[in-house]
Amino acid sequence: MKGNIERALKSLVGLWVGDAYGEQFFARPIPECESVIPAGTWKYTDDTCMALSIVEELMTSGEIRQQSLAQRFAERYSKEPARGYGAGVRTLLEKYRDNLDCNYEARNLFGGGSYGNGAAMRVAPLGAFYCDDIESLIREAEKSAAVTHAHAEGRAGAIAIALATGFVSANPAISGQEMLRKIVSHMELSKVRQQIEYAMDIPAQDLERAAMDLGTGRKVTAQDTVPFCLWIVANYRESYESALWNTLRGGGDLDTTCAIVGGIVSCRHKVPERWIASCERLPAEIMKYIEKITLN
Ligand code: RVK
Ligand code: MG
Repeated sequence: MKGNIERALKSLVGLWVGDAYGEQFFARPIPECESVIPAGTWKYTDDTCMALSIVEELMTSGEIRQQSLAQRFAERYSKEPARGYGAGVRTLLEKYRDNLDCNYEARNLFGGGSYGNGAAMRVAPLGAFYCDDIESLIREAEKSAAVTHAHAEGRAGAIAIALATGFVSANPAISGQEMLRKIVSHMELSKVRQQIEYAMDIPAQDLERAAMDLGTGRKVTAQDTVPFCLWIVANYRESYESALWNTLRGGGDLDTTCAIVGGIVSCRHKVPERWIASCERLPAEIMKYIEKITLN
């Protein structure tokens, strides 16, 4: 296999824990510091479900076969439809249950494809998997996105997050500015790219301005989610906990912003055991790989 499954699983752990952590704060106030975490079990959402399907597809085929990925998405959705899926993607997944052509259906959603943040929220493990091969990374990220998010902005969001994860996974010491510069240099023109360029000029620690000017996913689109997440990764570098807690401070689409940031930052920092233990377990068949590869 060309890619690196161990790196993909490390990213998946960060995404899963980030998703479940972020989801907790729709119903409770944000704590005063990163060391205070919610009691009880943190349930994961659609972000993790869809990322699991991508990881399975990579483990099985070593690449993204789009119709097969569509089937995996649909199968998980059928078993657990109440994981908080986006409205548009739900209608697609109903069709994919009957194995309708994903490229055709995704292009016609919203009359030109979805630019929701859903392709970006699930792609980080793919970026880690292809961290040594940027050409494959971009091609496969775009293929994974197009299964549900055919709009150019939806695809651009996924490519940007996959690139970030690939760069951090290959070189955990990469500076924030260097990471942003490299992402932009591999992207075609889009609103997502334009906003990442804008993010490069927002000073570190000016979180309020970053949240305001870039957006934190309140519109649930790639354009208003991805640039802020990348700004966080670029500027909050001390630990996984600090990156995630500062993501919360931006407000917005918390499960998804935390899933995106978590999936990148876990390629650089360890995810605390206490945080992992707070999460609802993943399915046993994937947990056994995670325990073997990343937790020992
Ligand atoms: C609920 C107009 C468009 C559009 C277009 C808007 C879950 C729609 C996850 C749509 C994530 C929404 C999130 C989300 C992931 C997209 N024209 N409006 N061309 N394209 N939208 O349905 O997987 O939380 O309002 O494709 O991207 O945790 O409903 O789903 O936060 O963006 O949803 O896009 O959503 P979808 P998704
Ligand atoms: Mg979600």
